[in-house]
Amino acid sequence: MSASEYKRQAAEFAAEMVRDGMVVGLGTGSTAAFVVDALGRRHKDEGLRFVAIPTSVATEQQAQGLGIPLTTFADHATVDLTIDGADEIQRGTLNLIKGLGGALLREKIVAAASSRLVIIADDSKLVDHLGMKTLLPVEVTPFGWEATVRHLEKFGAQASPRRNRDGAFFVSDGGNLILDCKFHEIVDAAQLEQDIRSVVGVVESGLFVGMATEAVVAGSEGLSRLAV
Ligand code: ABF
Repeated sequence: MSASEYKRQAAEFAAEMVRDGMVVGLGTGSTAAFVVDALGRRHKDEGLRFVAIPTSVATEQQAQGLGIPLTTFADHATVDLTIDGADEIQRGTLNLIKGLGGALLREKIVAAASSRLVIIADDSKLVDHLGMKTLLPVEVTPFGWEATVRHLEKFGAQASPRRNRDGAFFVSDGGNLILDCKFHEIVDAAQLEQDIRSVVGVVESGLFVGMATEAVVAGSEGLSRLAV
């Protein structure tokens, strides 16, 4: 089975966790898109009643197209359940790297307001140490990004601004730049998150420490539910 099929399996399993009356956070990326599809179907076919807060413009458009009722933090202080993807999931801790899709700020705002954050993925996303396979995205203000890079270098990062295919800077939904940071090894994710946040010009990092409550991971050995 392909990675895409594993993503779909994990997503459809997690979509069944949504119950009538919930406020649901909708993640971003190809795995989360399967959840949005499944919830659109449940809304239409089963009459499942819920309202959703999307974590990106892309997800918002997908949800709108499926007739999923949307809401905002103006009307809800907390989200009952958020289902989102990740780029890396650390075994044991469920600490995460997120944001290669460029939506890390909105994803983190929604995650921080959520009672439950369920991460869905194919098993290629599981790692022993964060940073083993992917770069760490850090969202920064466009003004002075070169200075922000120099500060981040003090914490061992090799950082470069993400660019689109045409060479222009990638701009996030929040109007910021993304620095993709290579770290030799992320040993203490909590400390690194604090260090990165202490840098002026940093809006948010893609390290999600202690936020995920559960992960649903699908692979050749079947579907696993991982808890912290
Ligand atoms: C979002 O989508 C991001 O945080 C993460 O970068 C990405 C995962 O992508 P995919 O589900 O397409 O593998 O959840």
